[in-house]
Amino acid sequence: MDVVQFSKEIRRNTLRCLHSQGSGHVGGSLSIADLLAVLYSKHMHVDPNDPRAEDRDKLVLSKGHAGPALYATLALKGFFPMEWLDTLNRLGTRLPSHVNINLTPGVDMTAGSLGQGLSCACGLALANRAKGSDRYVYVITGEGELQEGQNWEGAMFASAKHLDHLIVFVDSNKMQIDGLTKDVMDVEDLVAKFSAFGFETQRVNGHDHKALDEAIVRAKQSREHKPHCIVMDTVKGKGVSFYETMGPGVHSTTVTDEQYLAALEELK
Ligand SMILES: Cc1ncc(C[n+]2csc(CCOP(=O)(O)OP(=O)(O)O)c2C)c(N)n1
Repeated sequence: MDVVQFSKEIRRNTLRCLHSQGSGHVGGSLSIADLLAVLYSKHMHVDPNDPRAEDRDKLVLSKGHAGPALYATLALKGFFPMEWLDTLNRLGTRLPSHVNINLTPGVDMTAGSLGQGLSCACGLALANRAKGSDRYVYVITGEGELQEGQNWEGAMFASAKHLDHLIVFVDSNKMQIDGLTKDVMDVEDLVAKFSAFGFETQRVNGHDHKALDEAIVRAKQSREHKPHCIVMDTVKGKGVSFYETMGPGVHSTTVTDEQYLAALEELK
């Protein structure tokens, strides 16, 4: 499956997962579908048959509420049966709404309480170095999440320890839970901020597969011995017209039978 088709399948199955509950974190799940498609088709060194393999790349989904997008991706890659997608947040499920390393094959870190993923990823990247592994640790944060101070402690640490196999993606969809990020508490200029903290920083269209791929390749080819940040300009609810135009309410919203069918039609 090519990356364009893969990203569509991720969106379709993200909505399948959310539809099983009737509602959930639609906006911030759809905004990272293109990144997940690029990562899992071209970059993540992982084995669905051995999800805990010692010698693997790791992804910390720090914005853990976007679990459904990661579940769709992992199911499509064969980490677990597609039918699991219909059990989101049910009693006894392996797919809680927020990601949990102990429940889901392919999930590398528990998250949901925002602001902690980057620090965890620093530990994973430092451990890789101690073991002599040159595998990568990827982190996905929301831009609203960067209001949490712990991120900047993590950023300071990553740079001080020259964690050059750490790549942080910021999903800058410009909205958080209850409004536009610039109105709640502006976090820009993110390129200037991460650069000032000692990261090699790029800014790309987070829905452009080629641009994302090239940014990751550039980060991996760098010999600066700095951690990397790729700020992605994205659209909350991307891929489905009525979610893209819903405004901040798309953060957590319904996926009714009618909405699901209309979305699948758009994502053909
Ligand atoms: C520590 C903490 N505070 C509050 C929340 C509730 N919460 C869940 S998602 C969210 C908004 C996050 O915004 P952003 O990082 O921009 O995520 P995105 O728009 O990409 O979904 C908030 C405040 C939380 N999960 N954790």
